[in-house]
Amino acid sequence: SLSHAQKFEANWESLNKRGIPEWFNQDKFGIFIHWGVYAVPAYAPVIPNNGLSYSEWYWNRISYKEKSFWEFHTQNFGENFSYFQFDPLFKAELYNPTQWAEVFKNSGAKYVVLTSKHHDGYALWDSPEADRSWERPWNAVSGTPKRDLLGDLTTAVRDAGLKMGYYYSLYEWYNPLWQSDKNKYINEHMLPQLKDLVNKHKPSIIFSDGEWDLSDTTWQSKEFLAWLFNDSLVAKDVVVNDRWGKNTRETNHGATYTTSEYGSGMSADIVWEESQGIGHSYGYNRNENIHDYKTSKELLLLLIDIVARGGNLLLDIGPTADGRIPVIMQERLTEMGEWLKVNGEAIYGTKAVKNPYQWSSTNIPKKDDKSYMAGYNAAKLVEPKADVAHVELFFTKKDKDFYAFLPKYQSKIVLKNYNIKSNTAVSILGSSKVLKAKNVGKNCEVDLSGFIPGEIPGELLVLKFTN
Ligand code: FUL
Repeated sequence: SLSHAQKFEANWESLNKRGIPEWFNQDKFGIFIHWGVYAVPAYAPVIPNNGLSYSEWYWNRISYKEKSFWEFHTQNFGENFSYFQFDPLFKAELYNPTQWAEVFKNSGAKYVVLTSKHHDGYALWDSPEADRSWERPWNAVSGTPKRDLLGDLTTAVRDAGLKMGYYYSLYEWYNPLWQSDKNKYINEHMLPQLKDLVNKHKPSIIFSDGEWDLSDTTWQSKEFLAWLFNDSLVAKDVVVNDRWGKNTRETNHGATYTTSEYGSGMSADIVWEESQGIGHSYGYNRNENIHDYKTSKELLLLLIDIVARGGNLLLDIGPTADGRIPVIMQERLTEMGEWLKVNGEAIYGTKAVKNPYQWSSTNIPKKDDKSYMAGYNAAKLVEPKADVAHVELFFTKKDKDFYAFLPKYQSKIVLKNYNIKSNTAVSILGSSKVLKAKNVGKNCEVDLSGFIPGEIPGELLVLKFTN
């Protein structure tokens, strides 16, 4: 929990005493946006669970002539075409931040995290440091869009009642200062730029990244965070992730939340957030097709699986260079929102239920729970990747109420080693019908038979046990 009275010092012991503002744990679902000049080529090979699938790494990949990127680049643009030449094509001419915010709101997400600046150094807001240090227009206001893409989205998102945060890459692959003098880069470019972002746009989240080459001491991360938590305009409410130096990931619980990326997330004991795209890339990848995208049901199962283990999902979308959210992505988000309108009470503000395998249902083949839940009680990555489609039931709780998610309709479920009380009512969210439930020995059996078509609200049912 958050301590307001305290002043924090620039060391982790002190910083960790701050805790993480409670809203982050309650909100559960955010939208990540990777948008920048890389949306022009919008290309990567499609290789599931492999960083080569990230289209936002295009500049880096062509710099060392990575085979698939280099072939694509030379065939379509020629070998002398530089990344800077994509800039005039990043126009955002159809950009409508109000429409974006409406899509986010309707998805049921509670917060948004936009790339303020990715590893290519291009800033989406009016950043004087970007232009100065690149010696060319290298932000969205001085550059081609001639518009504060970040500021305009921030306003629209907040007007829609959602929280706004920013991804910020500490390092920049080819920034001349970064390449010649790391400390000069940090002091004259990075730190003033990040503070400018905080002062101008007051983020609710800072998703730091690109930290891995240097330690938190060299980045001056602890000093920055002490300033952020003590003296900045967002000192009370801001939430930060764990990427502040090569030594900081998955540690420092208290001040920072743990990030997993195209992974399975973490255990329930720490604050964590998994991020991934609908397909295999964060930035828009035109090379992906329908089967590379998760269905809405798969995305909801991903969210449920994560929330049932106490985490948040930051689901990424990649807008196009002309400023649109691809319609298929809009559809996915909208369908998630329709389900959340009915079932959101089992997601928002809930807590993980420990040891869920004391319960199991009938009819669906059993998942090997050892591999799935390995590390459940430790602050470790859950490996291997959970195959959520085959898990029988997921659980969350809120106060005295308890929720069970059914990935697949079953006529009867058995909760092992769980007895309802005489006054417990069992229902399906979205339906007024009270279900028949009874204790049979140590177990509880719930009867889901006898529904007529249209009576239950669809796939992915949620049972509510009201105590
Ligand atoms: C990574 C970056 O390198 C990826 O491009 C992406 O931004 C992801 C969220 O973080 O470390």
